[in-house]
Amino acid sequence: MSRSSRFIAAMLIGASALASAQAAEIAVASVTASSTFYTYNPVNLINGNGLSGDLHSGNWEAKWLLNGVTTGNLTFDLGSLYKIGSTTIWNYGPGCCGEGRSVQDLSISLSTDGVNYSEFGAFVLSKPTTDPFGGETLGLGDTTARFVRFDIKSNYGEADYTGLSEVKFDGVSAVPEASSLAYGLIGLATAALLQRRRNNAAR
Ligand SMILES: [Ca+2]
Repeated sequence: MSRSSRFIAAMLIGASALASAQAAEIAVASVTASSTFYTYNPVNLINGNGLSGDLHSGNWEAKWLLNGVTTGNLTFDLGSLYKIGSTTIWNYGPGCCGEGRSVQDLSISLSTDGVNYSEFGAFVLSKPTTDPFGGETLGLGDTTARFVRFDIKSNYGEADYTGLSEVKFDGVSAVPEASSLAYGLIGLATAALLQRRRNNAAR
């Protein structure tokens, strides 16, 4: 390999290691709800409970419900900062006890510190009418955040309860990994060294 091609190879290794992160499903650290009915625990939203591939069974034991109210909020903690590309939401669906429990109007806010939130946008979710049912993906603009809050503003007509079945997030870590950072810097340093040798040889 010639010196110049070694230089280019080292540059490419350095640059690609610095920009290698691929969007993937984010493992949600925890979720809290403004209220919860009975055993319809919000952890059912983040543990894959009820999902088979991309479909949710509709089983009530795999869902979350507000407690005797139709509006409220959920706060998801992703554990660290991510550039969040999208969220996929499986609404409540028709199984136990009626499709009117599905969320209709939803506002999503994002925060880096869990204290100061900025509203990202307002969305209208669709209402699944058969079991099993798929999720709905909403873009979140690669916004850097650790906390995501869902403010549930209305449902599809049920008087006492509103709920969801599962929620996922996709994105890229916004915290540089020590190893990829080190590889990137080694690659760039090697390129700089090769360039210097080439300059010296040319003298
Ligand atoms: Ca679930």
